[in-house]
Amino acid sequence: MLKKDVTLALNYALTKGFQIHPDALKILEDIDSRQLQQIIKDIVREKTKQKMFLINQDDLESFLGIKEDENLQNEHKILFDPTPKITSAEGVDGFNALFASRFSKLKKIISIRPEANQLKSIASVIATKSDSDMYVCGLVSSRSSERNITKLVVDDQTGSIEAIVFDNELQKIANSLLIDQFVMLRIVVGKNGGFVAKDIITPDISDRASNRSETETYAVFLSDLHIGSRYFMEDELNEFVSWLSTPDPIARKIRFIMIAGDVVDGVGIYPNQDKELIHQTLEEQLKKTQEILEKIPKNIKVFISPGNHDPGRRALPQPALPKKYNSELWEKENFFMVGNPSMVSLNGVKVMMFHGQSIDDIVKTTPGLSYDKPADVMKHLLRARHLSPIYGSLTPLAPELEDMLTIDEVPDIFHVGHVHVVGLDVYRGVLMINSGAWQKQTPFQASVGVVPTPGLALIVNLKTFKVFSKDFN
Ligand code: D5M
Ligand code: FE
Ligand code: ZN
Repeated sequence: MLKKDVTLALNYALTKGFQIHPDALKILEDIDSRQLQQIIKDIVREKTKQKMFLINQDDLESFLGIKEDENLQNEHKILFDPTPKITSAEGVDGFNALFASRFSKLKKIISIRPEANQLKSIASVIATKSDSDMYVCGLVSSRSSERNITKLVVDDQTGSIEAIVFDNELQKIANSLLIDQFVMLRIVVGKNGGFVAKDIITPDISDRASNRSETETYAVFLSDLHIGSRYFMEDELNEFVSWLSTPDPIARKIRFIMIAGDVVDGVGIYPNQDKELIHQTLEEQLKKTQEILEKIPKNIKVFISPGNHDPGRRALPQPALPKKYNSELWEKENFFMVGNPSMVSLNGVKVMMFHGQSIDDIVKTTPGLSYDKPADVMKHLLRARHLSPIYGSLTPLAPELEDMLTIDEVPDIFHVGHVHVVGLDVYRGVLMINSGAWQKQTPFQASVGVVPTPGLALIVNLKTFKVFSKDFN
């Protein structure tokens, strides 16, 4: 069925004696309704002069300057989506399995290091206290600095070991470790019989050349729309969506839009949230989301993963937005709902999407990290090869049998949101993007000192990895 605005525009052309070729219709549907009437009037006037009374696709495309580049590749592949794998085992057993999975996956990653073949269990190292270098690995359960030393406690499945760090450079590395992250330590027995750390090795990622798109296809990175909130920047987001259909040469090359969570503001997410909501139910919020996003041209594929404000479940990994709140959004051919985290390949470029809930816990417990530099936090996640290491703090982790938050496969683009502050950096060949927000500063954010940078669309040329930022404020 045609939209009302399109029908009106068509009727105008028909009353002037024009015929409209069906292939022109799909273009008319993508034109912003505010511009549609005027465009049709202009075309009718031009073609009347030429005494040609058929309007076809070519006429519209050349009139709008949007003749599409047919050679632009727009292939996608969902490489990882937790949604079908989510089981949620329960209780202590479940968490034992989760941590065993984390340990074995990261041990496998670190085993490419030559030192790894000397790894011993913590229990056996404590029992033998050999004179030479010893290697252990495990999860950092605590780190503390006092006077001029740093103490690290590392656990594996056989026990727990405390190692003292004296060296200044090594103390810096020790203090940048995330709680519950996986490390390998080279240790020796100190003079007083305790263990001294001589080296700290993180799983990390190696320097790499990223996969690139063969064509200059562009992708847009968004997050934290917060639709439903009274602070949601509806006009600015609508401006962005209309811009996608303009003749702007960058807009004409966009074939993908990635949205990394907090699509809606949700219901009951924080105390007294209803007073800050314009739409009080998830159904209304997702209906509004659909109304805005469905104006995105059909030749752009949209990938949506959830955040802590979205429906589904709070604990990580999160399944895709449940269909029950708005099946229409789900059924759109160019829309793809995935979980958090997920990995999608765009013309061969691997994009890891993660909302970024863990950043709250990491900023709180890691010296030197802050909300205004989200890319620094993202770098730490890549080094730890884990998206949400800290257990038992603000970010709930589900007791899955498999830890789906380890970074098994290194992405070409690492896309995160949540902090509402735009951040960009490159770490060992990985383009890190924090995509900001489309919500003005909320009273809560003001109270905790979060200063957002909303209304910016970050656009990446998938062939050159050049990043553009377009301001819709
Ligand atoms: O998170 C929006 C921003 O607010 C993000 O920078 C994190 C910050 N935030 C969210 N919850 C907390 C708590 N509990 N303490 C400190 N800072 C927080 P959003 O997910 O959009 O609400
Ligand atoms: Fe958010
Ligand atoms: Zn969030």
